[in-house]
Parts: sequence; structure tokens; C-alpha cells
Amino acid sequence: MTDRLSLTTVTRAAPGVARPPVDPRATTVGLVHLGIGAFHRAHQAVHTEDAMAAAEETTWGIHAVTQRSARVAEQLRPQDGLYGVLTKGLDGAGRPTADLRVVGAVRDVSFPGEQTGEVLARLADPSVHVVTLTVTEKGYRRAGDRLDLDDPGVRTDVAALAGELRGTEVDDPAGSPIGMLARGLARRARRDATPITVVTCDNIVQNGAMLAGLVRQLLAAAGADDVAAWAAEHAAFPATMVDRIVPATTDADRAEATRLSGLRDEGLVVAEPFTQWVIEDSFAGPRPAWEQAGATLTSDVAPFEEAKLRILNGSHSYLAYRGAVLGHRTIADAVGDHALREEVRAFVDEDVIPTLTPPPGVDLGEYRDEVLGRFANPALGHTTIQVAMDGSQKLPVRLLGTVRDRLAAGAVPHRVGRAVAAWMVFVARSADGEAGLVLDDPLADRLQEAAAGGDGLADRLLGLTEIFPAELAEDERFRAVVREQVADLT
Ligand code: CS2
Repeated sequence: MTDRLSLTTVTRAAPGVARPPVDPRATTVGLVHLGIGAFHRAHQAVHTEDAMAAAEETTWGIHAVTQRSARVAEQLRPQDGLYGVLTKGLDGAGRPTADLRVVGAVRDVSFPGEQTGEVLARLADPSVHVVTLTVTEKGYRRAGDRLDLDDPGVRTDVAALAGELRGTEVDDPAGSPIGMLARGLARRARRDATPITVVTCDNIVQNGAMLAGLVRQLLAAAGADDVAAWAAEHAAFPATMVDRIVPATTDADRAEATRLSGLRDEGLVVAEPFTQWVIEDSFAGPRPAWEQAGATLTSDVAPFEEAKLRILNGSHSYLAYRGAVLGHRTIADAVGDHALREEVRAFVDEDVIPTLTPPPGVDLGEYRDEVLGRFANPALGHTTIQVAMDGSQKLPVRLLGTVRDRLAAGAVPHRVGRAVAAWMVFVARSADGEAGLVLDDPLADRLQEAAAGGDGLADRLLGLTEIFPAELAEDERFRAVVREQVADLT
């Protein structure tokens, strides 16, 4: 039987497989990550390990926390936290390449169901200086721009925090990532531990300020004014832009990694060669030397973030909805469909780029081409259905800012209106039960209800105030475009 990857077996990995550049046994925890999924393992954990290697530090090991389930803990614990990143690209001649490296930066994995106390203790630990998060758009539990105080998980955390403020520590399972964070900050404040920086790595506009606001709202709901005062002085929430395409790992990927290394790896993740991280340089205390590991530290993340969310993620969603309805299984197939690719290109050129300020040193036309080139990577097997997930959460971030800015500039947003319409048609077809079109969305019930009923699809979906702010839903130019594009696409 093939041995499983671990600290003991990694030394037997086939030559050609890169081993952790920093000894995991010598690495101590200095960072807590909330929401360990594939993306964290392929992005921040890699940058952090490389930063430790570059700066010759061993104090930035990661204590990672799953969102809810124990699955990632079960994958990584028997492997002493080790896992592989299988990078799939193409060589100069267009042949597929696959490189495998083993990452050792994750030193501990907990899941909230049973180990909330452990995580809270870590968040209060003075040797922890940074918290990173990848909890996806819906993980923030927002209703509009505010924390959803009616969310059952959030209520659990407000109650636990209020209980703790009255006396002894409450280790009840965290109901939400924001709750975990706020409860950890409360313990840290009580200990008056060292300052802490919270780095959100999700695809959300002005993500740092957004998260700071949610934490403040949760603290206020629990009556934790002294904690809020402590956090205002000792916690920082920088904005970030993160970028790396990380599709879901398949059995074929695991088999390929085993062929390369000779070891079985249940925690394997797959990624494209490209990776980028832009971080606002406003930390409350020490941080890994990420700038020595490919990250850009800057005073202004906004132009990078807007260009990425509107060009990359906007096109990704467009290709996913339109592509899935056209029967394209992967993003590479969708972007390989000439007519669809030209549509997406026109969307970027005519509606998105005019709303953007180019980040320093970036040509947005070149950036668009680079992004479409990355999507075309056939080795990734990134499915349209995976990117189509959670559209109700993604649309406002990826498309509606562009709509708003185009309308404000007096333009009729035909191209971005078509992207919104592509989502509507996808919702309607999946609500109809069309084979292969899965509607995986926290608002699935509401969407299904709104999609039923034939004519008037555009108007019914535009009526969902959780997604479309009134200023857009009531704009006659926008409504007309969306109606017209839905008609054209059906
Ligand atoms: C994708 C992103 O699943 C999705 O919605 O658009 O996860 C995308 O792959 C990343 O943001 C790339 O950085």
C-alpha cells in the first residue's frame, strides 16, 4: 500500500517534489487562519511558508480552523498538517506541466464544532500576531451591508460573548467566523495581549473595512463596548486583493500527485501557476515578510481590488453562467467558445474598463488578455458549475458596481446587463431542473420561487432586494437592458 504523506514519510517523496523550505517541526504558530479550504492552502499558506524561508523565520506557523465540518482536519491531521500543491500549467509548446510541492506551514487544524475553546485561546495568545480569513462571501453573514443579527450562528455567538462578559469563559461552539473572531478578540482584550492584525482574503469590495464593521456590530450587539474600544486601538483590518485559480481537487488529481511523489495525500490542492496578493500595509504588529515572497504591500489596494473583482471575477461569473447554459463543463471550454469569448471581451472593454483606475504599472487591456489566457488553461478542469455557485453573493461584488458606475456616467450598460441576464437565465434553467445546472446558493429557495412563472423573469429577479439595491432595481435604463438581454438569451 502507498504510504500516506506525513512528517515521517515526506523524506521519502520522490526527487523532483519540493519539500517544505522551513522545517515544520521547528515552526511555531504565529498566525490563525479562519476557513481553511483549498484556496488558503494554495495561496496564503504558500506565501507564508515562502516568507518564513526568505526571512529565515520560524514563528509564522498557521493554526487553521475549518468553517464548519471536520473534513479538512481529518485530511490534514494524520498528515501532520502537510499537504501538496499540484501546480498545473502549460509549457512553451502548449504541453501540460505539473509541479508538486509539499507545504508544511499549517501546524494545527481545528474545527469549530469541538474545538472552539482551543481556537479562542489561540486568538488570545500573545505570540499570535495575525489572523487571516477565507470564509467565502456568504461566510460573513451579511444582510445588505450589515451583519445579519438574525442569522442563527451569529445569535449563538452574540449570546456566548454576552455570557462570557458576565463571568467565566464560554467555549460553546462558534456559530459563525465573525463570531469566532469577535469572541477571540474579546479574550485577547481581557488578557490585554499584543496587538493583532486581521487580514480578510475574500473577494469582497473594501474587504478590510467591511470586516471591521461586522466585528464592531457583533461586539455592540453583545454589549462588549470595552472590547470594541480595545480593538479600535489594538486591531487592524487591512484591505487585500487575492488571486489564484484553485479548482476543486479531483480523484484524478490525487492519483497524479501520488504518481509524482509516491505518497498518498488526502489534503492535496490544485492550482494554476499564477498567484498574486496585494495587501494594505497597515498592520497593528509584526507580520510575515510576505513582501519577500511575492506579495505587494501598498498604501492603496483599491485599484488592484476593483480591477481584479470587476475584470477577473466578473468575467469568470459571466463565463460560468453563460457557459453552463451553453453546455460547457469547464471555464476553459467556455472561454474557448469563440463567440462567448468575444462577448466577454466586449463586456470588459466597453463596460468594465471605463469604470476603473489602472493600478500603478498595470495596463488594463493587457491584464484582460492575461486573465482570459489564464481561464483557457485546460489542465485545471475548473468547472463552470463551481464558479456559478453563490451567485446571489457574488453578483453585487462582481457586476453591480460596474452597472452603478456606468449608469452614473450616463451610459446604457448593455454589456454588463447581458452578464446579469446570463445569471438570470442560468437561475431559471436550473430552477427548471435542467440536467447539470445545479443551483447552489444560500438564497436558492427565494431564487427558485422568483424564477418560476414564465414571462417577467427579469423583473421578478430584480425585485430581490438582497441582491439588487433599489437605486439599480428602479433604474429604468438598467431594467430595460436586463429585460432585453434576458429575452435575447432565452
Ligand atoms: C472564482 C474565484 O469561484 C469563483 O467564483 O471566480 O474563486 C476565482 O477563481 C478566484 O477569485 C481567482 O483568484
